[in-house]
Order: sequence, then C-alpha cells, then structure tokens
Amino acid sequence: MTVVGPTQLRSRFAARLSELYGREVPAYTTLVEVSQEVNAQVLARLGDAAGRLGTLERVTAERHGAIRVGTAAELEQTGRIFGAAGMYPVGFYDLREARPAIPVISTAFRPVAPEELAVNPFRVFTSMLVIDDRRFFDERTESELREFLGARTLFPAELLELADRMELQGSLPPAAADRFLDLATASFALSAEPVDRAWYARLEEISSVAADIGGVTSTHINHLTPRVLDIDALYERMGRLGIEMIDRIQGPPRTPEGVPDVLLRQTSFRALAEPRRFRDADGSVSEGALRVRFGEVEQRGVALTPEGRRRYDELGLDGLPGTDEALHAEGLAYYVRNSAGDLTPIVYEDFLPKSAAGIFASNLTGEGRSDSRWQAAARDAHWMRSVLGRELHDPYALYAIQAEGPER
Ligand code: OOG
Ligand code: NI
Repeated sequence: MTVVGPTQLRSRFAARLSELYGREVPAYTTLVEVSQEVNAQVLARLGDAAGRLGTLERVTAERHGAIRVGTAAELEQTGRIFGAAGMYPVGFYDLREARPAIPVISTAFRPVAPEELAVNPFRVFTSMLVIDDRRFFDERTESELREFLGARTLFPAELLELADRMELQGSLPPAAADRFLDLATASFALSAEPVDRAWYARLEEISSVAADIGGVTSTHINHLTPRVLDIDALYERMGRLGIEMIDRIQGPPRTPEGVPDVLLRQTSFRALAEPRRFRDADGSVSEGALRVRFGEVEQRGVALTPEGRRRYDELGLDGLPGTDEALHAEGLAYYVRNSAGDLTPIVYEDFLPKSAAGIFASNLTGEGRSDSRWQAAARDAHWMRSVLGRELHDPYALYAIQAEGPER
C-alpha cells in the first residue's frame, strides 16, 4: 500500500473536477474534445516544436478552474484544501479596478516548483467578495451579507482535517486520499438547494457576481479551462459546431508563425442557462434557471519580465522584439538555456487582470451598480496574505528563480 502525495492528489483532483464539470456542463466536454483535436493537429504540423511550451502530456491534462467565495474564513479554508494538493496562492488581482468593476479581489492557487508545474500545473483562480466596499454594498446589504455568509458552511470539517493532515504529513493513505477527493469534489458541485429568489435578485441588481457568491449557500466551479496550442483554430471550429463564443479572444493578438507567443490568450463560450430551484417569499419552491457557468479555453506563451510586461501593457506586441534571442538578451522574457545551448521559454503560469475582467464581464447579466462617491475598502496583497495565513507568492520572483536555477 503506497501513500498518496500532493502531486498525485492534484492530478486526481483536476481529473475529478473535469469529470464533474463535464457532467454538469456538457458543452465543456465538447471544448475539451476540440482542444485535443487542435493540439493533435498542431503536433502533426510542428513536430517537436509543438512541445516548446510544455510536453503534450502536460498540455493535455492542463486545466484551470475558477471559484468564488464570500468571506476571509472561506478564503483561508480554500487555501488549506488547495495546499493539500500542492497548490499555493500566487499573485494578487483587484478586479474592483476593472471596467465594469467587479466587487472581488482574487489570487490563483497553483504549483510553484518547476517540476510540479511540469507534471500537472492545475490552477484555480479564486475570487473573494468584498462586502464592506461601500461603492457596491450599503450598510444594510453588508450586514445581511455578513449574516448570510456567516451562517453557511462551504467545506465539511472532515475535508479540512484531511487537508491539514496532508499538509502536515506530506501524504495520505489511499483511503483517506479517496475520501479527500470525494469531499473536495462534492464541495465544488452545483448545489440542488433552492435559491432565495428575492435575495438573489437584490444582489443581482448590484452585481451578478455578488449574487453568484452571496446569493447561494455553497460555492461551485464557475468554469474549467483546457489549454490549446492554437486558440484561433479552436475559436473557428467551435463557431462551426454552433457553440456561441464571446466576440473576441482576450489578451495579445495572434503572432505570425515563428514569433514567440507571450503571456496568455483566452476566450470563452457564454454562460448557459442551467436549471436551478428557487424559493419564493411564501415558502413555495419552483424550477427556474440561472446563467452563471461557462467554458473557457486558453493558449499560453512565454512569461514576460516586469520590463517586458510594462512594454506590453503600454505598446502591445509592438513593444516587443519578435525572437526568443532578442526577448532574452533585452531582459524582456524569461528563458532557461538547455544543455544544447538553446533557449527554452518559461511558460506564463498566471492570469491577466484585464482578460479576467473581460471574462467576468462577458458573462454578467446586467450592468450592475456602484457608487463612486464612496471610498474603496482597503485591500492589498498584505491583507490577503494575512487572511490566508500563508505566503502569497510574487509571480515574478517565481519566474526569476526558474530562470536562474535554484540558489546555491
Ligand atoms: C474568474 C474570471 C477570471 C481567467 O481565466 O482570467 C478567470 C471568474 O469568473 O470567477 O478565470
Ligand atoms: Ni478562467
């Protein structure tokens, strides 16, 4: 009987969630199938060069998910569950600054060591509602949200105990690992619990993201994203299959053949109407539908340095040279030199706030409402670190270590 370590737990967790989401949102399965067809074609066309941003095994298994929570305590618990699977918080994103503004702050849980990323880079973009931000929530709504969120339990105590045991001991016996996976996967399934119609509608007027988080008694995967090696080919093919995609690909434009891809390009299909049960003021329960969950796909390129990123944010791709050698020599992107002396790009493992806001926005049901006369509630990376009770990694520091090799 061999024990289960965090790496295996993460691979199995990603596979279990993928299976769950495929059952819940069948169009996701189509997206995964089309991604795999496109990846096979790119491999046939480019041969070994197709693997320059990760092996085909890595890319085929690669997923990111998104979840949304409501309180600091829920975020801390999320950190423990993902920590058990070797996924740690990286980066701080403030989507309240986006247009339209979304009342959340976010981080991404992911592996940080290159060997772990190479095996299974599963990452989960995790957002937390900022209920004391007066631009969105008045005093009464804040206190009602506090009460509603304080009364719910997202994760059973047994799951948190197993997670803590895994982090403390570095492994779990097989039966305990199975139990962890059952409980963790179930925590992210769509709940059949009726939604309070009036409460949900009230929050939805402020923001549909606020309603999705604070209007229901559980959390759920909001989307799950496979990785594709040619997102333009995928976009076109999904259109031909009759699946309505958002109107554009977010992030940098397509680069000409031979020019390195940078950062992250993403697109999604629109949230689908899913049957949900509602409870009315008189206590009666009826069937209805909500459009919340969607499918997304992404293509990843080389990670940019702070200077490369500054140029990209200011000038787009025009601000960057078109070869690996020049990107490396000018200190604009991260590479490692392999034994043959060639440059291997370091994959961008994180997210882009503008694209994230675009992904959120394309699936909002209404404009939402915010009052700019109020000050923003103060939130930053330090705040998030203290809530998580664990290190909040700086993505650039991780890429720099990867590029330079471990310090001796
Ligand atoms: C998260 C949206 C951000 C991405 O890929 O940029 C995201 C959400 O909808 O909860 O997943
Ligand atoms: Ni996403």
